[in-house]
Amino acid sequence: MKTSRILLLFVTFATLLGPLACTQQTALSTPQPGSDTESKPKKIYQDLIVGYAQLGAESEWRAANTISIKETAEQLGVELRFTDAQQKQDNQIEAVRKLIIQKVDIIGISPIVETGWEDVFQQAKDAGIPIILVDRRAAVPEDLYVSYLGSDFLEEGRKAARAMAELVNGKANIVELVGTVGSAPANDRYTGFREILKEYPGLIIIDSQSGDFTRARGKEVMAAFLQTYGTDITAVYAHNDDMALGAIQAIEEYGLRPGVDIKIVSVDAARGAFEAMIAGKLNATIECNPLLGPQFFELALKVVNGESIPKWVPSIESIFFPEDAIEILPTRKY
Ligand code: GYE
Repeated sequence: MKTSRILLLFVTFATLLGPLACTQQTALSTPQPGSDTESKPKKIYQDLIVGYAQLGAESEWRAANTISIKETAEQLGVELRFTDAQQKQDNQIEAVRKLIIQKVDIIGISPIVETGWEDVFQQAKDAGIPIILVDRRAAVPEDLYVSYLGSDFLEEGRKAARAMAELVNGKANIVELVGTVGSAPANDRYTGFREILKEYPGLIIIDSQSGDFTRARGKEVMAAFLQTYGTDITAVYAHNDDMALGAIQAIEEYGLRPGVDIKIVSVDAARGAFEAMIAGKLNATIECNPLLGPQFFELALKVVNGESIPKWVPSIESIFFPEDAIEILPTRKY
């Protein structure tokens, strides 16, 4: 039993990021000269109309994230205008435009990819509607959003590489299942993993392809990798659990043992990953917390009331291994 390997990074994380988060206070919500924001009565949750532009329903993570947003709105009595872009940026942009026309108080969005948001975010700003980025970042100037609430994806990539190095004793031929091309988590999990790999010359990435964060694509891409490289593959790094679960099926259909012949590390720590670890088919999962509803609405209310909030509110996350999975699974909320 290696309970000590559950790396509870709360203290380190808070120490490293606390000052950063606290010093980057946004000025966007500060009352402008001549505005009457200060004298207005404070709003409460029941007064809020919140628009939310979700990106899709591609994974277990996303399902838990959507439930968290919807349930929290209901509990707090917030009026939520929720949209699902079905993994298409055009739909998501259109959804934001409609929310602007509806004059919602504030908009939350998980941008499907990092680029292409400046025009529509500028439109929101011109209409006086603040934007909170939830889960995924967008590559826009900082004055176009009030805050980013979400994970440190670079650090998740680094953690995955360290876990992988330990599992394979520093020697492996890795295939990588990349998330949605151009998305913040795919970009950073890719980069963070490679940062650490520089310290391990025996860890070689022999191929890297996108499985779009879905189980079906993860399975297809893994099957193609196996056709090309066969038993040369000794490890899989999947940017999320769903793609790892798809890869597990492909490996079994190919006649190899996932978790044994081919070691697998993924990201999210969703229930399916714990079940796979208990079955001995997945070797580690890096936590990425989707339960962002409570923090999101708390931030939204503060922004609407003109309070300053940090420019980045990072989530607190761990790493989990098979030896602890049975004990931890019943405590998982997603
Ligand atoms: O890891 C993946 C989902 O943006 C952090 O998106 C999120 C990612 C998550 O599809 O499962």
